[in-house]
Amino acid sequence: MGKLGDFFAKFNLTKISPDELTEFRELLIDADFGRVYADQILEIARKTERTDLQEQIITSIKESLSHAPRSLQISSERLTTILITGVNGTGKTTTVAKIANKLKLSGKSITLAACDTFRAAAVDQLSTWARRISVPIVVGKENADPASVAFNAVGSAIDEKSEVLIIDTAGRLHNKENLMQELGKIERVVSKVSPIDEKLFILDGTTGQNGIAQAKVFHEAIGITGIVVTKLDGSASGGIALAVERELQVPVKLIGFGEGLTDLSDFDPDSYLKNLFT
Ligand SMILES: Nc1nc2c(ncn2[C@@H]2O[C@H](COP(=O)(O)OP(=O)(O)OP(=O)(O)O)[C@@H](O)[C@H]2O)c(=O)[nH]1
Ligand SMILES: [Mg+2]
Repeated sequence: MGKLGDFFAKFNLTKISPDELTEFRELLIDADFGRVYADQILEIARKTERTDLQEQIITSIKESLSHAPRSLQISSERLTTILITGVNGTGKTTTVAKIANKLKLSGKSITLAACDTFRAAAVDQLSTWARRISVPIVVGKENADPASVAFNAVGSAIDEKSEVLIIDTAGRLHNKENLMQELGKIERVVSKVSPIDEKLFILDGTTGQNGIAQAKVFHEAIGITGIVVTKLDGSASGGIALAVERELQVPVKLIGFGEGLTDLSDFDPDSYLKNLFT
């Protein structure tokens, strides 16, 4: 993440040269801002005195972000339900465990729902996490209707007086329409009993601009309320979190940076931008 910072550090003249602009554009694209966003940022660089450049760019990126609340919306009066979505392998199940662990440590009682019934191993994976965190989990048989598992889970969460229900879902089905229909059905069945407070899209930070296209598909189909960007410890370039938020105008709420339970943190644009640009 240091390359953009190094770029600014070497300035000593007052006017940024065309060569430097080209270099800056390449760095932004390497950092996964995407071409359109990179060009918008470049426009600011063209117009601004070097001494103010870093600050101006950071300010303009912040202005382009979502204004919706960044914290998970947790009700203090009734069951809160969090639906976890995304394509396969992005880190959904791991993120379910991380969020459950975080909320449990903050004193909340949690129930997990293993609604990825597409693969037997998916249920085992979440069950293992549930045991490690010591939280109850509702599972169904392999190939059971995910919506029926979700329905049982919301009933169980209410009976057990859980405060938060986190629903894991499949990322891969026979086709996209199938997946969206299934998510829609889970949502309908659960909402009849208790509202869904968060629909989080899990974005693998290493998938680049393609991840943004996936996020758009999910947002159009089910209206996501927040984004979690995972794998920021790997080859991910940090611009992706800012680019997806700008594109969808849906807040990045959390970031994942490892396979462990505690490798999750709130997304704070100020410190994130500072890291990226200095
Ligand atoms: N380095 C790193 N690895 C992660 C992170 N989050 C998840 N992983 C790993 O990515 C792989 C896939 O994670 P899962 O949580 O199983 O992903 P999923 O979206 O549930 O996958 P499917 O259920 O197959 O769709 C696992 O090996 C995780 O340990 C992260 O933030 N950083
Ligand atoms: Mg999974």
